[in-house]
Amino acid sequence: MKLKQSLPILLPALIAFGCKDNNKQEEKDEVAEDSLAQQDTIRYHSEPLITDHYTADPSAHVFEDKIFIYPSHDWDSGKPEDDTGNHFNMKDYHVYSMEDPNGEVTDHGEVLTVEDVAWAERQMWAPDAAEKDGKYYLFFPAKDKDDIFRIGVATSNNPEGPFTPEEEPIEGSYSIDPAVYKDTDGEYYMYFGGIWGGQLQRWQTGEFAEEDEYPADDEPALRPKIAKMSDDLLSFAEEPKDVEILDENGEPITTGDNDRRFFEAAWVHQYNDKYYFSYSTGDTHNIAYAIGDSPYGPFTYQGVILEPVVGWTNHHSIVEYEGKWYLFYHDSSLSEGKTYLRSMKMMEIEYDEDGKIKTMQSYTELD
Ligand code: FUB
Repeated sequence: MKLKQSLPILLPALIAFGCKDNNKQEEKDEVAEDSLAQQDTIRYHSEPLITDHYTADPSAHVFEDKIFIYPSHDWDSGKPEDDTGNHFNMKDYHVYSMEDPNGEVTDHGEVLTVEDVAWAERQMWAPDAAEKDGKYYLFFPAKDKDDIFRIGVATSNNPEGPFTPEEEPIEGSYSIDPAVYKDTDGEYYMYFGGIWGGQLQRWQTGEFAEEDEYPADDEPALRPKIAKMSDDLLSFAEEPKDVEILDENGEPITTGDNDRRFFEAAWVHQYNDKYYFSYSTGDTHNIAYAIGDSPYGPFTYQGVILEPVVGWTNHHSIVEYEGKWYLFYHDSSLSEGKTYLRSMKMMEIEYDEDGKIKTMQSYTELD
């Protein structure tokens, strides 16, 4: 059921997802106070796609001529907010579909739970799905028994599930936010990774480090990863490689470039024979994008697709349906700002004649 929201509603504070140190938390508290002080009403540009559950990180695909959405399933587990994102304590997935972009949203129910997955302990974060030869694959990150994020896969004969998980996570997988892209030649690639709570910073040596480590501010930022998938889509066909994001001078984006460096939420789509790599900038809350000529990159930074939403995280997917392009994203409007209780939404994307994506805002401030 779609929400018919009465507008305007109060703008909630931006609430921190996680912070590495007290200074960062103080900065975020200031942002929250400022946002409350400066804006007390806003108009949202789209409504939650469903209102009877909280949903986030929507990965949208067209399967069987319908739009299928594979989101995270937010709930209030009572876990206090902390630096590692423990409050995002999701325990299952639902699948949704729409016959057309303005149509009703069908909830296909619970399709996989953490109890179903032998290796997983908690925190079922942003998933993605793929289809190959009539079989459907749900890729999902979760923490294992050692509190290390791994990426699992579960299969079904139907896009709406339910999905049967593999016994073990994908060998050699780590961190979060898998996004599986099917290239025009029929090869499949998984992009993944996320810093801070997503643990990518722990894997710089190839082994899981006990402490967080980041490159210096003037050094290249931590890169998201890509791995070609095996024919059965159940394993990596190669060692994960770095995805390079370059600035306008062909130099890697640096750690200190918080407005543009990769944080989490990788997604790839193709438009006019170019590969568009889009991602969240995390603590600067944008969905940004970069363009390249190969699924492996390098990708050159282009700009912002979606400016900060209400809530701390920003996570999206992009899909073409009947000649139009749509951005699926989430915000915390329905929960009035609770960062771990988000709602998936969608908006149409526009490209200019050079293939640049018009920057979008998810809300307008009212006087
Ligand atoms: O939903 C949990 C995490 O929050 C996702 O994996 C991140 O991308 C962020 O949206």
